[in-house]
Amino acid sequence: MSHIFGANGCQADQGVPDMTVLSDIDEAAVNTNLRVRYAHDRIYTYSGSILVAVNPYKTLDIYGPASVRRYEGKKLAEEEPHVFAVAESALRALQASGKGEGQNQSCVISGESGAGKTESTKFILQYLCSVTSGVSTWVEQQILEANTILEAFGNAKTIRNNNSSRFGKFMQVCFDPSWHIKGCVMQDYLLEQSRITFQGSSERNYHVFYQLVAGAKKNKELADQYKIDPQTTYSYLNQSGCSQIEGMDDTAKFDALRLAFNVLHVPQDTADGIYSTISAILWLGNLEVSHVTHIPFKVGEARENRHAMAKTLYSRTFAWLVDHINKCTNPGHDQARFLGVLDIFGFENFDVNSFEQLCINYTNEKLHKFFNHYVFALEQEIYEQEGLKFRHIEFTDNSVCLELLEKPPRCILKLIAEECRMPKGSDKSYLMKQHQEFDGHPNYIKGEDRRKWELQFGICHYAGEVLYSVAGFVEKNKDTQQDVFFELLAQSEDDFVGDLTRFQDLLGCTIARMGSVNSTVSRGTSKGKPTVSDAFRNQLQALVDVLQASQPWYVRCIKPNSRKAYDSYDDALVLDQLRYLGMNDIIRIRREGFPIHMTFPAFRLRYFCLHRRRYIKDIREHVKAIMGELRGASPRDWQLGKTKVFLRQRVYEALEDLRSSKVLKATRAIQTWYRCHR
Ligand code: AD9
Ligand code: MG
Repeated sequence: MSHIFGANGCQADQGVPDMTVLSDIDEAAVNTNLRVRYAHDRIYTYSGSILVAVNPYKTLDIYGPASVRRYEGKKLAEEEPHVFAVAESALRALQASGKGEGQNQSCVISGESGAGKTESTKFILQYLCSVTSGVSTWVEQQILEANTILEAFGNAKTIRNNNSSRFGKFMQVCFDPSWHIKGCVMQDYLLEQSRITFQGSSERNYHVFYQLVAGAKKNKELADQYKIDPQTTYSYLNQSGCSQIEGMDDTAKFDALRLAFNVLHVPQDTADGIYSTISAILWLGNLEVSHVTHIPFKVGEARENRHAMAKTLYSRTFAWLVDHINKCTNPGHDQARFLGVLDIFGFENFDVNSFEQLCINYTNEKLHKFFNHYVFALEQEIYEQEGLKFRHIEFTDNSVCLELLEKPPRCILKLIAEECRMPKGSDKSYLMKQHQEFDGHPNYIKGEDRRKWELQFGICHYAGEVLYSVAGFVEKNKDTQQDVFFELLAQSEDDFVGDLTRFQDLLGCTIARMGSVNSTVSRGTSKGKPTVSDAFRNQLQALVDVLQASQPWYVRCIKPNSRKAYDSYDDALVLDQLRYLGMNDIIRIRREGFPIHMTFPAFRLRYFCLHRRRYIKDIREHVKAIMGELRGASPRDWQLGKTKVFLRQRVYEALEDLRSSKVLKATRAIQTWYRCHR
C-alpha cells in the first residue's frame, strides 16, 4: 500500500493518476477524476496500488512494444498508470522471491460483464511473455494461443458484451529459476450450459459453432467431412435472431482456431473428433421427437434429454480442452514460482436470477472478503507492526452473508445439496425449509409478498439485494442427467467421444499450489456424487487458499456505458460499479487511515530542502525536525512508525506544496543570478 509519487503528479485539467492524492476524497470526486481522465484517453488510474481501468471501447495505441519497454523495470507510479505497470510490479515482486524475500503473486481482475477483465488478462499475459524473454518461446506461444481456443469454446455474444466469457478462469504462469516462463496451469469455473440449447434475443451460442459453420461454408470438403449445413438450418443457432457480430469474421476466426489447435498439439484426428462433436450437438438440437410407444419417455422428457445430451457433450468437450491445454503447458512438478491471473465473473443482478447467479454472487462474496482482508486487515496490521496509535477502521464486513451461504452445518448451499439427495426433493420444499431456517437472518429476504414465498428468496449481498427465483435450482445442482449419458457416450465408436468419458475420473480442480503444481482437489466431501454447489465450493476454497498464500494485485475494471460505445461516460452507471467494487470502503480507509507510507530515508531525501537547519545524524530526529517546519499540522495527521513515516493526505499535500514553493524560489534565484552574471 505504500506509494512513491513519481514525476506524473497532479494535473488538475487531466485528473490525477493516483486518487489517494485527492483531498476531500469521496465517490463523486473519484467519479469526476475517472471521467476527466477518460475524456483524455487516460483509462487507467490508481487508488494506491489498486488499478482502476475504464473500458475505452476503442483501440488505444498504448499496448505495443514501445509501451512494454516504457514500463519494463519501472516502479508502479513512475509512469502513467497502466495494466503493464501492475504486471511489471507483480513480476518484480515475484523475482524478489528468488532472493528469499518475496512470494507468488496473483492479479485479481474484477468488474461486471463487458468491463474489460478478459482484455486486461490478455494484456498481462502479453506483457509477461514480452519481458521474460527476447524472442517468443514455444511455451509462451502456447499460452497465448490457449486463449484463442478458450475464447472460441467459452465465449459468446451477450447483450452486455460481444465477446463475453461464459466461464471463469485462473491462469498461473509458472517460471523457472532464471525467470523464463516455464509453463502455465489453468483452472476453469462454471461454464454456462444453458446457452448451448437456448440463447436470449440478440445473443449468440458459443463462438465455435458459428466459426465451424462459416469455415464449412467456405470449404465444401469440411462441410462433407463434418456433415455441416448452413447456419440457418440449426435450431441451436437460429432462435435468437442474431448470427453475426459486427467486426468479427467467423471464417478468419475458424482459421485461427485451427492454427491454435496445431500450436497446442491437438492431433488432426482429435481435432476432427472435436469438430464432429460440435456438429453432432447442432444436429441433436434439430432432432424431432414424436410419441412412439417403445420409448419409455414422455415427449417433454425426451426433448429435455436431447438438450441435456447436447450440454453434456459440450461441457465435456470444454473440460477436455482445458485438460489438454494443461497437459501441454504443464511446467512439471518442481517448485515453480507462479504469477496467477484471475478473470472471473463479476456480481450479477438481473430481472430474473437463477442458480447460476447464486454461484456467481457467492464467488464475489468470497473474493470480496479476501479483498477486505488484504486492504483493511493487512493495512491495520502494518500500523500495529510499526507501533502506530490508531482507531480501528470499520469496513463493510461481508462475513455474515458469506456464512449464510457457505458455513456448515446450516447454510444455503447445504440446504440445496440436501434437497438434491432427497428422493422426492423439489424446488418448493427446499425453499420452504430455507425460509424456515433463515427467516429473520439479517442477510436473508423472505419477502413481503406471500404469493411469492413459494417462488423466490433474496439475499442482501455486499453489493446490494438480489432476488433469486428457485425454479430449476434442485435439477441444476444435481446435474444427474450426465451419468445416464456417460454410459451411452462410452459406447461411441468415435475415439474422441470415448475419450470424453474416460478422462472423467481425472476431473477435479487443477490448481498450482505453492511449490506443488497440478494438485488435484477433491470434488466433494459428502457421501455419494457431489452436487454442483459442493464441487464449486471446494474449487472456490482452493482458489482462495492459493490467493491467500500469494501477494494480490487488484485490477478493478469499469464499464463506462451500456452501449459498448467509445467516448461515452455514464456517471450513474460508473457510480454503481464503484460501489460494487468496494471503492467506497477503500476511499474511507484512505481518509481515516494513513495512506502515505514513506521510509525515513525516502522522506528525508524528498523533503530535506524544507529544513532550514543543519543535517541531523539521527534520521528519526531529522524527520521530526522536518515535520516541525510544517506549521499547523495536527499531530493526529502524521505518525512515526519504527521504520516509516505515516501521513494523512492533507499533511502530504502541505509538504508537497511547501516543497514546490521552495523549489520555485530556488529556481528563480538561480535564474536571477544567471541573468546578473551573464
Ligand atoms: V465478461 O464478464 O467476460 O462478459 P469482460 O471480460 O469484463 O466481460 P472484455 O474484456 O471481454 O470484458 O471486454 C469487452 C470488450 O470491450 C472487448 O471485446 C473490447 O472490445 C473492449 N475492451 C475492453 N478493454 C479494452 C481495452 N483496454 N482497449 C480496447 C477494450 N478495448
Ligand atoms: Mg471476459
